[in-house]
Amino acid sequence: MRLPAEPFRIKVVEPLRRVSRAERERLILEAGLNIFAVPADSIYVDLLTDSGTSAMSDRQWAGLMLGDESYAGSRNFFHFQDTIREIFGYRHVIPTHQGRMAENLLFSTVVKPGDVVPNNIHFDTTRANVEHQNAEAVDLVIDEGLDPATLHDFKGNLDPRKLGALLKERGRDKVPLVMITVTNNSGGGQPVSIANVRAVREVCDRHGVPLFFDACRFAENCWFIKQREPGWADRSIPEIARELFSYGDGCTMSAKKDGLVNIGGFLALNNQEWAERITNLLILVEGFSTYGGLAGRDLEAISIGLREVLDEDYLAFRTGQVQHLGELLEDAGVPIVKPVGGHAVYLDVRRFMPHMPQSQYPGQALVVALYRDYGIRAVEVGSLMFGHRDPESGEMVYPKLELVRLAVPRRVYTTEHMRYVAESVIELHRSPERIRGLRITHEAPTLRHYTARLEVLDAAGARTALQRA
Ligand code: P61
Repeated sequence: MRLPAEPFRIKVVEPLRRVSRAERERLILEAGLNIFAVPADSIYVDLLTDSGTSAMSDRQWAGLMLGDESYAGSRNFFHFQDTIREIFGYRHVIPTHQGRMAENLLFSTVVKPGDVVPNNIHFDTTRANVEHQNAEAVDLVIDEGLDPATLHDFKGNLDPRKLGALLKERGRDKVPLVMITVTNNSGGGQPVSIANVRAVREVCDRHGVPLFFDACRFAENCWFIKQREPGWADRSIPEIARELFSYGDGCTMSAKKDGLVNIGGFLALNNQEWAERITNLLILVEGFSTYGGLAGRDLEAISIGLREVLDEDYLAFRTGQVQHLGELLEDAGVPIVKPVGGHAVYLDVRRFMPHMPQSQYPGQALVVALYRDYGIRAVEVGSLMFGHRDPESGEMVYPKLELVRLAVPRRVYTTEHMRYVAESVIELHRSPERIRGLRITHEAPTLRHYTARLEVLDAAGARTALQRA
């Protein structure tokens, strides 16, 4: 596939500072080998996340000037509400400052202790918010979705048979809702098909359970449907989105992804009683119902971004750029999750570094090396993010997938930046044995990857090992 050229030109530039390797080595050691704790301006290409890192368009910046900062009834809220109703089709629209607040409001309203929430794969904040209600978050992605090497057009699909079995076993009363994440971030940014959503909906209907979407990357998901699912090639992205969301009862969304903004989110749903209870809670913890923790100008930028993201030239470039990075790596024999997802390339760490067990946090070790040697920031999605102690046996449980994610911000980096990243990863892949295992010296009880501190396993050799590499 030839990468389509950027469907935009650059009007404002943000200089990048080049920092020496010695300086980065000092900074990452000071950060306790945690990439979240290094100063961002010491990074050359920042692929930590595609969340909140998009470049806004000239129209979005102009939209900020049209912010109506009235406490209640801001006109920007009505633009926001109209846009979301039009694209997603849900009646009640509740703004939040970002996605996890939408999750928190929804789960604290409808999930009880002892409940079960199924999802294809819960993202970490979603899982944490379910567990915060003393409920269980269960991942039911199809088996192919857990094998990094299997090719499948819709590896994000939720397995309807697994869902049926779970609903039968636990009973409707214990399952307040089913969720589907589009695209499936924790499984590699893989899409979900319309056919699968229909099948899941049928199972939900049989048991009388509502279906919600985690809609963070819905436009990228719809683009893959258009490219890959029979019968959808000639339909527009808005038509596909309407069809997709018509099978659900609502969605949570972090607008920091496919909303093309730096902050914002929302919850949209049809159930009036739930919407009222959630709005009451919103007013208690976020803000009034027409701003929900955002300024009027933010709501305007989201309304514009949600329409821009549906543009097919944009989506072809966006997914093409990510695909291009994946192809450069794959052509050089670097093991990646296939097919390449919508927003990120995921390195398959088990095959990248077969010498290192999960107990030594190989993904995090690779992240540290990428920053120290090349000034690239990636994020671990593996044993540091998801590893935990089994409450009964006390044994450590590690996730099936050990990945490092190279998430590409939207409209921010050029294809030359992608080439630099590919060349760096390829160089590192030539001698993975120089990367040393790690151990945790400090961790928080939840979402530990944000604040954990680590050291190189062989404490005596730690500094020398880092310096030698
Ligand atoms: C990301 F390292 N994602 O992928 P909020 N659902 C889904 C997400 O991808 C998601 C949220 C809900 C991020 C940001 C991030 O430990 C981390 O607006 C499918 O961030 O609250 C966010 O949306 C939550 C990165 C979040 C992390 C937590 O990079």
